[in-house]
Amino acid sequence: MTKGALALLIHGGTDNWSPDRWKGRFDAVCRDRRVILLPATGFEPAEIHYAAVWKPVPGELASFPNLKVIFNLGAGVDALMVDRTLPDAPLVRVAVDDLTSRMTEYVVLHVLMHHRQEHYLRDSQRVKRWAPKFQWPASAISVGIMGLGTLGTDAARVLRRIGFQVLGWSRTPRQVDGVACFHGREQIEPFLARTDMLVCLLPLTPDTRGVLNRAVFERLNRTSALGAPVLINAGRGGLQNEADILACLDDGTLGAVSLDVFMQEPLPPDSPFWTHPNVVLTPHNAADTDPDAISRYVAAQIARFEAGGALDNVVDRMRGY
Ligand code: NDP
Ligand code: OXD
Repeated sequence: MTKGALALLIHGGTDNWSPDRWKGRFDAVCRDRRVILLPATGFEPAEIHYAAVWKPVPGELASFPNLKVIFNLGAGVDALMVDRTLPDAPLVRVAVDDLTSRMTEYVVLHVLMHHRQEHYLRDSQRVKRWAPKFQWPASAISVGIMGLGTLGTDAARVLRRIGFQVLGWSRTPRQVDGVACFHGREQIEPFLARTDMLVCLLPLTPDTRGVLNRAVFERLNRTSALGAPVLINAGRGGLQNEADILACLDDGTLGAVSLDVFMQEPLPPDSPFWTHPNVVLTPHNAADTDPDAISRYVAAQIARFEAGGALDNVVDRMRGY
């Protein structure tokens, strides 16, 4: 019997996201299944049983009448959730060690960069200034992570091992060894009050949009060795109020920020974030998705699904993540 085909719909992404590279990887792991990189001709929409997608244009998936599973090629599904015509098939997101470790590298790098005063040290090197400042230990700093899911939990564990005090905030109660866990709107105040460095790894949903705003920044602890609170956002740009971030940097409510994600990507050349002295920015590459790891993950899920097994990491459409 012919196996249902897999359609690939890929828009945007980084250098690593060449659609041909994805097609090559999927051809290699789906050897007896037709893989169709869209746009294409010479196929029947009815033969598509699976779609592997990144930022498909709203409406694109609705043209496949026999779709059984939609695989998002990243962890965040916000781009799909806005498609009112999204077929009612299970939507699976990425949760694999490869992506998780990359995000933990990003979080640890940026937490350490602010903690170890790298800005000051690099400036000192540029002007040949031998003037070490007092360096406090990791145990003097508390890192509060918004989002204690796949990514937040891994980052929390590694930061804990380095010696930071770690707090986490989620929607529902969570338990992570050595991490002070808070949940829900009712516990956000005590979470923020004890946080020196705020790391955001939340999904973008109607509940979380704009959550990184002045009211939140003003509630962070201001008495730590850092001098002023630090924000690190690698979740989504829509989580942050960008005017508030800039104003809070300028009036000292925030000391510094690391941002991997923005309301508009690519970040426009005239954005003040490019040149602000207290902003460290990266082009949404905190945890790039690896086509090798993800194509294997998708192929394994399809094989299990066709054998009657359950899919992993299915998005709850009511929650939006
Ligand atoms: P998960 O779904 O595993 O975890 C999400 C976490 O956020 C959970 O702890 C969840 O709470 C919490 N959360 C969701 N809504 C709320 C809310 N309203 N209030 C409080 N907490 C909330 O996601 P991942 O950890 O895999 O990924 C998180 C996000 O990271 C992705 O959605 C994506 O946007 C972003 N990302 C960014 C990348 C980059 O390169 N910059 C790469 C990959 C992902 P609960 O535990 O109760 O469900
Ligand atoms: C993701 C991303 O969601 O790369 O995986 O942003």
